Amino acid sequence: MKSRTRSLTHLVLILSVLGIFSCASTQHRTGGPQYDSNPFIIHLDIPAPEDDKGSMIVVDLNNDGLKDYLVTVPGHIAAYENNGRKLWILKTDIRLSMDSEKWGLPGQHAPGIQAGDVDQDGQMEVLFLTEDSTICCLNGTTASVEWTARPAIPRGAVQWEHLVIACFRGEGDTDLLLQATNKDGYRMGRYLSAYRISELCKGHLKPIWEMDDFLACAHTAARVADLDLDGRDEVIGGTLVSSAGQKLYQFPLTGHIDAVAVADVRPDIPGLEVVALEEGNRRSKQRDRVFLANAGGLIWQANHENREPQDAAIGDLDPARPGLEVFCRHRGTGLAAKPIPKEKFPANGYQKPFVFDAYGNVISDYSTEDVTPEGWTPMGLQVCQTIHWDGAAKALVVATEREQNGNVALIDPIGGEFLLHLKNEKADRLFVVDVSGDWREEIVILNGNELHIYHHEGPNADPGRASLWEQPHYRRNKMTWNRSTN
Ligand SMILES: [Ca+2]
Ligand SMILES: [Ca+2]
Ligand SMILES: [Ca+2]
Ligand SMILES: [Ca+2]
Repeated sequence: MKSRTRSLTHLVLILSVLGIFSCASTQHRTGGPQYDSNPFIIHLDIPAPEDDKGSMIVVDLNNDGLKDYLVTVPGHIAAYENNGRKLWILKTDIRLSMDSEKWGLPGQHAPGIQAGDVDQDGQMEVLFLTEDSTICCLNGTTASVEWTARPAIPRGAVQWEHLVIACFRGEGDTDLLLQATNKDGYRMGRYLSAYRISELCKGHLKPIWEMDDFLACAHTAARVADLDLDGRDEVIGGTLVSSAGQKLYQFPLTGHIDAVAVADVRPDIPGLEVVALEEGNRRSKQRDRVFLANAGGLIWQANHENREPQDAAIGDLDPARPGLEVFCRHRGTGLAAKPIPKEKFPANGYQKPFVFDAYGNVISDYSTEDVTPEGWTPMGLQVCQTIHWDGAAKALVVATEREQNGNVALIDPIGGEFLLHLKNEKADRLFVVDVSGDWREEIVILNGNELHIYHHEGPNADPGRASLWEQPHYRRNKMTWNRSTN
């Protein structure tokens, strides 16, 4: 009887998350337009991904006020309008990669593409690198080539592997950061060069600044954000670098960083904070830590039983607590009662995720085996991304099944409860982004060569709230993401 009551409570919760118990349907929606179908499906005229190369970003390419889709797979870039109409497809040897420690950047599931109004003429440009280190700048609406440039490659690198549009001089999206890994051994993105785009496009290839000892994340490319809110972007990785190329802070690692994120974790501290997740040296007591830092240095560091956190999802996961919380997707090592046979899953077993509050205290801890529904892999979760789903203050998490192109679920990260299980999905890529611009985010799945876009059907719990796109770091975060960083 008890379990029947629990099941009923679960059903009500799931239906209300889906908006099915809501009497207010479309009429009460405010903010941007939502799709009529759910999911909205876009058939892409490009091959399905066959490995971990490429993914997508969402940006208004054609200036109609609606977000469009830019999808990358090896050999192809596809641009589709918000309504699903093909804008253009370009066949090109765009630089994409898999595990960056072996193959170089931009890494697994990284889009490898940027879009912005880099010449400040009111029209969007699309920028990417080709395999021969050429920067290509396209007209966002037509894909016609506006210019190309091929800056010198650092001596220790094979090629330029990653690019990020940045604002280093306080003049909007008019600067560009390039990154490359060392060519020998364990590859990390130690080489950075910053350029003025107005010079690059004229063939003037001298950087504004450059660096050959950036401490990069192990599997993730550099990203940028204006941490200290002075109108200029800092570079984010294991080293935090100023807009002028000066080192501000470096995390005291015993191993490497698996994931990094930027958010206003501590509203009581001016500016934005950086969360970094360490995979530490097994022989050190200082390992598998979560760090919180800003442009001024370390704010806190903490570990939870030296359990290795591999992905983080940062958000207001518990609105009753001050600031933002940090959900850590645990690597998993067979700590649970039912260890996975080693031959089946060599490195990772059952996961025990945990959540830190904004001050570094553990506020939640559970096993995925206690929360995953029938049919979900015992490997647990992966590609965990924060989502503002229904407009309520509380942020949730979306994740895929671990180590497979499988199902997708919406989860309460505090207790791990599965609120929505998309059982028919085989997600090659999972991306959370506010397509409709009403501060509620959509779940965007690349399944083969189809995009499946899921939205919350109920009313927006806070329709007056500003769109997430009004936060400059949201735009930056959503353009430079990969499998472990969102
Ligand atoms: Ca558009
Ligand atoms: Ca432009
Ligand atoms: Ca700044
Ligand atoms: Ca802050």
